[in-house]
Amino acid sequence: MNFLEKLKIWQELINYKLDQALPAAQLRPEQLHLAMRHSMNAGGKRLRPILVLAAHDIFPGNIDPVPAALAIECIHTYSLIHDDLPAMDNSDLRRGKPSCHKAFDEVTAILAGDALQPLAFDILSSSYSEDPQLALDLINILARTAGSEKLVGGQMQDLLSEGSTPNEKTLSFIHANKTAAMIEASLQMGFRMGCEGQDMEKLSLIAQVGNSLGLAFQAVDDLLDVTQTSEQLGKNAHHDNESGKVTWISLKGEKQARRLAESHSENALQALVLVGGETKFLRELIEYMLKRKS
Ligand code: GRG
Repeated sequence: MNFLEKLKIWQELINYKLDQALPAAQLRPEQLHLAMRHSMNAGGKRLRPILVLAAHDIFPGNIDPVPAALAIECIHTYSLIHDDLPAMDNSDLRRGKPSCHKAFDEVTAILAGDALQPLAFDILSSSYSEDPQLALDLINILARTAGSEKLVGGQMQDLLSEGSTPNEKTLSFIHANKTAAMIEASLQMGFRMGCEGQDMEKLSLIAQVGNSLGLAFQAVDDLLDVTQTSEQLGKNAHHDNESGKVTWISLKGEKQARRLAESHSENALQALVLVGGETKFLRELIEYMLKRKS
């Protein structure tokens, strides 16, 4: 099976399992469950779940990585729903569909995002209860990543910096926490499930891969914002400029941003070599993400 075939199979698996894991649409209150489903099923790339599966396969064990993959997608989707709200990024379009507060209303979108957070931890605690240490480790990685020092902190700093020109250090803080932390956590969670004993020390190496990959992902995201159309992206293009957001492009220009994406991607590939194990798919994924068009 080649890279693209495997990617498609995993995306379909995640979509199918997410559908099963979400509360049924007809459960009361229907509007809330419909809104959760609207955003979860709107067609994201499922990058973070796929990173969980790929990292698990480096040193595969007997543990099913799919629930952990679903959990991280719940947190990611909640963050997108809340990011799109008028009080934050005020975006009408997400994953090619009306954003949650446009399809429903603001209150429903806030609560749909709220509900996806405990769902992530419910999935982890119930799916890995036979190995309590594993369950705790996965919950710990995800909870810390989603909290005020990483995902939420990165978002807060991003919003605080709007309309001003943050220095490079602040921009790096935003990208490391708003974007790279979740990518790092995906790889750490997947790797934690596969590795045993001697491989545990490699957890910090896989975190380095995730950090570099996440920074590359953000630089590519900034480039796509200026080079692609809204139809191609499934979200509003040229949004960074219009909302006064500072990116590497506004700070250093398109050429430098492209160079930055390439060097972070290269760093990720180099750190991956040190991890060892079966990394072919992950390597191809890192290269694919650099060339992605949406
Ligand atoms: C509300 C706490 C909170 C955080 C929001 C996700 C986020 C933080 C902001 C979205 C804006 C943005 C450009 C973030 C950085 C890159 C990113 C996370 C892009 C979206 O991820 P993709 O491209 O999306 O993987 P899909 O829809 O494919 O899952």
